[in-house]
Amino acid sequence: MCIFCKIIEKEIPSTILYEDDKVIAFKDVNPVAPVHFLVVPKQHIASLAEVEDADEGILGHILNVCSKVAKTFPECENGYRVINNCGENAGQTVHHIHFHVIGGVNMGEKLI
Ligand code: DGP
Repeated sequence: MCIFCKIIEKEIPSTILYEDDKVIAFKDVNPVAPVHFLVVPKQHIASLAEVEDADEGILGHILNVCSKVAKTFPECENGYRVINNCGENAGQTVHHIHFHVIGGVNMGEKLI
């Protein structure tokens, strides 16, 4: 079982910010900003490159949850960034699709 499936199954503890039957949002263990959480579908999809047409619904739900959870952080009032690392060149280390939500810092115009 992959590390995020273990978090979903509560075999590994995490700071859960939101959960429903389809997704979970929890704090990133190595935050790069004052706000840094991950939104992860409970269905194991390895990466964005693996999604199929049938996954459109869950992808929309993930972005909705990114927005919902970001709203709970005053630090995100002036904006935040949503990132998906897909594959080796993007530096994806956990092969269960996830979206980073990063806020509480002015990232300016930088792409990364
Ligand atoms: P990436 O695959 O590069 O998009 O990043 C994976 C992220 O997952 C990384 O920022 C650290 C986070 N992470 C890895 N293992 C754990 C864990 O066991 N718990 C939590 N909360 N986050 C984790």
